[in-house]
Amino acid sequence: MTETHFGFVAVLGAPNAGKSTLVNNLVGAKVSIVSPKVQTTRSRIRGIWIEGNTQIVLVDTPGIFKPSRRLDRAMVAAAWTEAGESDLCLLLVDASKGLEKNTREIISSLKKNGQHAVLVLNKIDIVKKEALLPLIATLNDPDVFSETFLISAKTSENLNDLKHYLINKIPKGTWMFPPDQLSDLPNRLFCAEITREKLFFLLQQELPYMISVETTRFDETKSDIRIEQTIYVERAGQKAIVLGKNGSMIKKIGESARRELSALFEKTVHLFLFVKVKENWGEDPAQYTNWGLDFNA
Ligand SMILES: Nc1nc2c(ncn2[C@@H]2O[C@H](COP(=O)(O)OP(=O)(O)OP(=O)(O)O)[C@@H](O)[C@H]2O)c(=O)[nH]1
Ligand SMILES: [Mg+2]
Repeated sequence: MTETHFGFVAVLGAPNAGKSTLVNNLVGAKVSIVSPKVQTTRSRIRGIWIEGNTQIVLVDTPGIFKPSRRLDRAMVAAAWTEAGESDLCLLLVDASKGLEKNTREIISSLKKNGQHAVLVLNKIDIVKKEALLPLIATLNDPDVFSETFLISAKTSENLNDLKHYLINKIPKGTWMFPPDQLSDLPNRLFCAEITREKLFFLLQQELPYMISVETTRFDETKSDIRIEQTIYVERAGQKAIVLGKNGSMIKKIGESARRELSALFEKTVHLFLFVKVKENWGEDPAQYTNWGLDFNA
């Protein structure tokens, strides 16, 4: 038997840094949803990456920012918990944004906690190379960072160097997951995430933040999957927007989610969406338990 290696790598960073994009790229499959808007990821999502005899659990985390609502606090707390419990921690920075306040605050918190991390500047495909050096100089605090990498999670530029570094850092250990498992998210939660991603793309401005999706039924046969989901909004006006004129918006959302789910599961998917007003769903403890978030964070 060859020796196996196993470990956890947490991916931290400000909202929109590209954490979920990086995790999906390394896993080689979509395990976490991605959108151009900030605060897309709401809970920690584990993607499982295998390279030779090494299994690495990549922990995608919600972006870290100054939280205000209860849900925000729970999201940020989840990210920090994962950072403390992993073998290695990556701090992903959107290099095209320069030194963001959120990033600066994450670095001071890491320092305060005595926590080391690997600095990863992302999105170098859209940044002028001359701009990178001064950014590294300002960000790189030797008390916190052991290494610096410049990558593009989207185009995979320079990704091999980071991959080799991570693989070599992972200690010996028994794999925790079977070799064909890609993520630890149960199907019901994953399907809810796919629909939530479509809401992020199709709805304007703040509305996606007022919405939560729950899969209430997931029935799979050899060739088909029947999925029922409830989209929770906070007010009747929001429900009207999600439904759209003559139901045109909900139809678009359902079409787009169904198409992707069919492709991902390689089966015919029948998706039924219901929209319900649930004032203060963000104050409902059950929503948090469902997603593994701490209601009292
Ligand atoms: N050009 C470019 N865009 C990128 C890269 N990585 C991510 N993006 C884009 O940046 C946006 C945010 O990506 P996400 O992966 O959702 O970012 P995140 O850090 O997970 O964001 P939150 O979950 O909101 O904290 C998306 O539009 C991505 O397509 C990259 O290397 N280059
Ligand atoms: Mg994300």
